[in-house]
Amino acid sequence: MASDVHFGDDEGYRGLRRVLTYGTFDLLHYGHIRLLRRAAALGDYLVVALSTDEFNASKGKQSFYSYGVRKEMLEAIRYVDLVIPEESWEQKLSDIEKYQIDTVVMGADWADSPRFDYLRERCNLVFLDRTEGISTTDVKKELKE
Ligand code: C2G
Repeated sequence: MASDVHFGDDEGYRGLRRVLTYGTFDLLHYGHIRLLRRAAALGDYLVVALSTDEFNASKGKQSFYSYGVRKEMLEAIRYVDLVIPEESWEQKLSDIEKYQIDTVVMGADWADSPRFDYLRERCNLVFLDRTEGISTTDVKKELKE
């Protein structure tokens, strides 16, 4: 799959409703798959901005799988059309412009926060509820026990 697609250069991309979401997607599980399925259903083309190992390190987080492996798994999912790197908090507006995004999807953990309100001037902002009972943290904890 092409890693650097320039929308607008290609007739085929015109008219597609494009959705963008962010995350680490470590130890991929059904909570992630359901989020991706629901995000994809909001449009015709789903872009996933995948947190890089360096960006996670800057947040004090370390994933089990490397960026390359996480990307490979996401690219194998039928709901995902393109995976791009998430390298900073500030890239969202440029992602929206570069990939001509109509809708940004965030996890509902952010729903009460005004943090992403500035995006509403450029696109739709949708918060999707998490799937109950599953998280990467829980899986790691249970495997240790
Ligand atoms: N998710 C979910 N249900 C779960 C676990 C995760 O719907 N049980 C969703 C999260 O809400 C997020 C996506 O799956 O939208 C990816 O999860 P993480 O990699 O844990 O996301 P995180 O690194 O916390 O960043 O909302 C966007 C955030 O930036 C996500």
